[in-house]
Amino acid sequence: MGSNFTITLVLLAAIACLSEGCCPEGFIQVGNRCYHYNSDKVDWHDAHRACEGLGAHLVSIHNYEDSREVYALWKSLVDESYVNYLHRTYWIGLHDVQNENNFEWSDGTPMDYSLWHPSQPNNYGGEDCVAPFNYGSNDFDKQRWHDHGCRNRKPYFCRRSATS
Ligand SMILES: [Ca+2]
Repeated sequence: MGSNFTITLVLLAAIACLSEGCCPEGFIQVGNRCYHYNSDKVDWHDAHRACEGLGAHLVSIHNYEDSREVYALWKSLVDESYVNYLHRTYWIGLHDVQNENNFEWSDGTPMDYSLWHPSQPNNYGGEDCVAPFNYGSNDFDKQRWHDHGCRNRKPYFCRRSATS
């Protein structure tokens, strides 16, 4: 029973890999996308470089489904009740490092959607890098974005396409 179950899982993974492409080791496959979560807290630029080193980019978010996908993954990987609220967050690829208040995605995709917290972005003290704050009473509010100082250290999510 146990080994049959394992064989079934391996076969299912192989079928998913054939139909939607495969993810490199260390990535989690969701459809044709590969996610890499790193709980090590680093500043935004180091997170950006780390993703590029893996052939990926910090995640970009273009609709609520994208946001929910990343957030659901994060919830499955992190024990929310265990971490301090300051650590219940992760870098995404959005920044206004080049030009203040001109937000861009580090993967070069268009800025065509936003999920800011109502009071954000406020550039408080010169904040140019973006992370969901994971603060609030419901899953929607917890996905809303805040601008943060790029030198703050946070876990991060990289994403790349699955390869066939
Ligand atoms: Ca800013």
